[in-house]
Amino acid sequence: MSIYSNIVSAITQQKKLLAILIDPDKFDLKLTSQFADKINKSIITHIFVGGSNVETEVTHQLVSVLKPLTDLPLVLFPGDVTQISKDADAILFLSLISGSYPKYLIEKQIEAVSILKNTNLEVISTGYILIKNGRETIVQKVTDTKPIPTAIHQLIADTAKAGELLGKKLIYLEAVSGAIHPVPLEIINFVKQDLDIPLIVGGGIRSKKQLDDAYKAGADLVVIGTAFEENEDFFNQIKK
Ligand code: 1GP
Repeated sequence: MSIYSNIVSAITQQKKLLAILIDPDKFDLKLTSQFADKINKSIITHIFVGGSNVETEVTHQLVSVLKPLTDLPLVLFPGDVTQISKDADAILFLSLISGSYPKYLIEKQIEAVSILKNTNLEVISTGYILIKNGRETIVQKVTDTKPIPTAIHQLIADTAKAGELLGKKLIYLEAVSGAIHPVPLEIINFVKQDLDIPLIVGGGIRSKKQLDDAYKAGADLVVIGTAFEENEDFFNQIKK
C-alpha cells in the first residue's frame, strides 16, 4: 500500500498520525542509532526529513543511515530541490498556495521533475499554507511570501479548499519551525470542517497537550521538529 493510502486508511480508522521532522543540517549522524531507537519506541508514525538550507549530500547521508534502522516511512519535506534523496520513500511535493510567488507555486516543481525521474519516490502533492505567527520567519524570507493572518479564517479555509479542488492530496497548515504560537485551534477546526483530504498541521507544537489539542481540533497528522531538538524528555512524553 502506498504511503498516501496508508495515511487515508489510518484516518478512516480514526487513528492520529505524528511525524518527527529532522533537519539534516542540525542532526549529528553519530547519534542516529540511539535516535532511531527512541523513534521506534514512540507513537511517531512518519519521519519527515528537510530543512531550509541543506545540501543534497547531507540529506542523502541522513536518509541512508536512518533507513535501515526503522520501519517507519521516510518522507522528504524539502526546502529546496537540492534536498531530494532517492533513498527516501516519498516526497511531499509542496506548492506554497498561500503565496503568489511563481517560484514556489510552480517553478521549483518544474525544476524538480528531472531529478524525480531518476528516483522511485512516491510523490504526494501537498498544498502548503503559511499561517502568520507574530514574527517574520525564515520561510517568509526565503520564499518572499507573506503568511495569511490568523484573523482571516475564511481566506485560510478557502485557500485549503482551493488546494483540494486543484487536486492536492494533502493540505499542510504551517506556523513554521520554532513558531512561538502553533496554528490556532479554531483555525485547524475551521479549515477541517470543509476539507475532504487529510490535514497536516505543524510549527510550534512543543507539548503532548498541544499535540492532543491539535488532533482534537481536526489535525490528522501533526509535524513536530523543534521540541525533539530542544527537549530530550519529549520522547518520554510520547512513548508507545
Ligand atoms: C516545520 O511544521 C514543522 O515545518 C515543525 O515545526 O520545528 O516548530 O516543531 P517545529
